Amino acid sequence: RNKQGFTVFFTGLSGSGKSTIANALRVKLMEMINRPVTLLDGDVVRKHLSSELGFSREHRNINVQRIGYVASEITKNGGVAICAPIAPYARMREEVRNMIEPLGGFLEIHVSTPLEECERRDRKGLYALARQGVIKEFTGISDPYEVPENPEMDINTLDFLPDQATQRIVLKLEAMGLI
Ligand code: GGZ
Repeated sequence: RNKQGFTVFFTGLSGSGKSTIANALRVKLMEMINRPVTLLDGDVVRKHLSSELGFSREHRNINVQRIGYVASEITKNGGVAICAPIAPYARMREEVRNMIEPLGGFLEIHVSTPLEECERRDRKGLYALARQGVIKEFTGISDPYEVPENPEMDINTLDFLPDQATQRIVLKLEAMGLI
């Protein structure tokens, strides 16, 4: 294997489509390249790696830092990590980038589906609960999301289907010489 490892780091609101695109990308990469691909999805990580954490700024940052650390180890060892947390704080996203960039490729992708659309879809019913105040500190409703200023890519799911989004990412990875 001669290519360096890399991390694709998705960030965006709950229900923006991060998991869907991350999964489609994982499937696509696994059929394209003969390298291990590890998906670190927000809710899966919270179950297995961050089960004691809540949604305060401090806890979200610890959660995102753990995801970044695992991704950095994978990247260092020549693997491919796909991360899909909300990661609402710019400073922590920057820390993750700084941790991984010296070790391999890093691609930050803002899944920028507007809040109104995420809330309209409300796939898990969480926005309704957040509006009712049943869920506190809900990103976009009662908690901040700091919009990425210089992501490598921006994907609004109003403009792209999952397969189209995946194709754009694959082209970008090829252009960056990572696959
Ligand atoms: C945001 C919440 C919250 C609050 C529970 N705010 O769409 P989901 O359901 O499946 O994914 C969301 C997930 C967010 O966890 P992350 O680890 O990605 O967040 S962070 O990066 O900020 O640590 C959502 C659900 O957990 N969820 N409560 N208050 N999302």
